[in-house]
Amino acid sequence: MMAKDQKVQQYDAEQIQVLEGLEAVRKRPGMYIGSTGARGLHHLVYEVVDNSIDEALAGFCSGIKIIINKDNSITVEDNGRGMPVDKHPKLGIPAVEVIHTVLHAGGKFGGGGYKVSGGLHGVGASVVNALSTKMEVEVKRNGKIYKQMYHQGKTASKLEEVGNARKTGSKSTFWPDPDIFDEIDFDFDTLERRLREMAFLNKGVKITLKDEREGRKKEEEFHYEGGIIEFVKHLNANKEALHKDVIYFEIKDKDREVEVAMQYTDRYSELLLSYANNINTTEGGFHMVGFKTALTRIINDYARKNKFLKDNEDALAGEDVREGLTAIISVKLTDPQFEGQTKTKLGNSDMRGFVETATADYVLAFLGENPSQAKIILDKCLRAARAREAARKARDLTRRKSVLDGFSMPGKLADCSEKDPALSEVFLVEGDSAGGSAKQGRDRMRQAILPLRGKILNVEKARLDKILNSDEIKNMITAFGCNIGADFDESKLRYHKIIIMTDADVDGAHIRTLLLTFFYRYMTPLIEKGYVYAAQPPLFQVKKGKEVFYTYSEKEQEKLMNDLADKPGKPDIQRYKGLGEMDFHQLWETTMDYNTRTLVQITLEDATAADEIFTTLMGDKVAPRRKFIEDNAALAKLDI
Ligand code: 0RA
Repeated sequence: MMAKDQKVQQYDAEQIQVLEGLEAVRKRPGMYIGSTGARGLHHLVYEVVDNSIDEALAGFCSGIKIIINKDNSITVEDNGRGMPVDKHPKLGIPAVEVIHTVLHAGGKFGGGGYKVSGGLHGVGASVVNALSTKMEVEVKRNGKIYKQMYHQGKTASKLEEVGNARKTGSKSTFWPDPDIFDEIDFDFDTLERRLREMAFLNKGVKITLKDEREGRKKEEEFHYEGGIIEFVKHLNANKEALHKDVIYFEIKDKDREVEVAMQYTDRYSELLLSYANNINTTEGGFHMVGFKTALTRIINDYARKNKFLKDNEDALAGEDVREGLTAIISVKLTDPQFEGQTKTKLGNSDMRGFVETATADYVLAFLGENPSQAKIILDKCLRAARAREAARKARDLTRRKSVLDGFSMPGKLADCSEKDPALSEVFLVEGDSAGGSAKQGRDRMRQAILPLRGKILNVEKARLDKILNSDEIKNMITAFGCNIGADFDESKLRYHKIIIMTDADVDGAHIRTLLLTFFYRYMTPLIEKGYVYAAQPPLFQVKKGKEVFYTYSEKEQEKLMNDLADKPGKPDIQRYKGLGEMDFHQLWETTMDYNTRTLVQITLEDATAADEIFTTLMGDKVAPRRKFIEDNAALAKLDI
């Protein structure tokens, strides 16, 4: 790993800079960890783990163990050199104490103290301490065990020698402050996802996650000698790879490195994940641009030279050479600049040329040395180009048609009269019969209804030209008004709430997933910007005497039955098998009325999770899909 050459550099306490006090962190925690919700809470763990990852990248640490303790405190232990304990020359306190009580300490923000890792906010142990009621640190170093306690960013006890040690390492335990966080409950799956990603991105490091909480005991280990090669295999687990080898290369120079792993699959969408210093750069940046530019150029050159493309044929477009591609681009550099709306766009312009040259050199060599795999890849790209051309023609046709028809909405759509998108909503309703009730029951001013017949096309398994032939999909595109793919235009969206209303059964869940897959692949901003919702129809109707109750979950039903048990009379219980069983009035009252309904907003945690969910649900391989559907947590991930 790159930082190995830095082994010689010894710790110098002067590198630590005193920037500002930790009270500021407690006053405005959001500034430092993003939020005080679940995301911010889990961020604390990543901050502490990042320090151990840095130690691993420096070549001194091979194992990191994370424990969720019984009381929802977190322990992070590594087998590195142990945090330094020598006295800071100016502050006169041990370095480990400076790291935990002085904001921005630890060299990340100073010159010289070279660090490759660093969380999104790169704030380190002192911020974790500031936001914890208690933090306990144990260092094994110099043959000794040292221990120190902290409290809300301040020192609670002097650094003490508490025993002898043969090995070295650091161990921190922190108790997040309930005055700061909305709720203190760590989610194993959330930690697992990030820690597995860290293990992929930092090959060889063994990361263990253990849950010690009552009734939730569990342990997982993440350790990938193959690093991002295994990451690509993991992402492609439910897809068919088109060629056997994951294409992989790693190029380093003095203060930067790039690692790429890539493999084509039989799918039509691309999955490109980029990282800078282990941070997922979801907005891309110069490393991504360098990779894409090189890939398009090299594949086109190869296609021309080897007569896959005739001289008079158009060049392959970027999207053609990425169809079905899964790729990880991971760069590490000394001074990353994070830009963009969410600070996840790499702004270091030198990375463009660096990654472009590395990619071009390596991909060219790979194609040259592996002609049979090259042929498979080129065939895939050419098919993509032809399909793109066919789709363009199909789209032109639809466009022309709508010009002829004037501004024509789909016949099935019962539109609302309101013209302001912010005040309008459209219900996508499963089945014509429920569609009929919804049309009768709705508020005609603000609610439009678009009934969908049966299962919509699985866009995961079809190219755009075929997708554009599907009536249900064409109807949605026309009704929404915002177009798709590269032509997507948010400003033309006709409804700011798109509400999926399906039966509360397996078929309903399937249709909802098909719809979400379509939105995710072709209208991604709809989901990102929070325009998509799932309606929550009731599961039961309970009548007792003159009273009518609706319940929306088994749990709620159980509670209601308990509450009603003391009252006289036998309740009449109806279990709804579908929306069609409700009349228009009931549908309005239980599911559509703004004042009483619950809508669940669909959010996407991140592209990895989403792609995993969609490919698992939609893929060919039946076993993982079944397991997935059985697993309730899966739907929770989509917040449905
Ligand atoms: C020696 C020197 C430096 C850090 C460490 C050891 C060290 C820190 C941590 C944090 C968690 N585990 C650790 N293991 C070792 C200082 C290097 C610098 O700040 O540049």
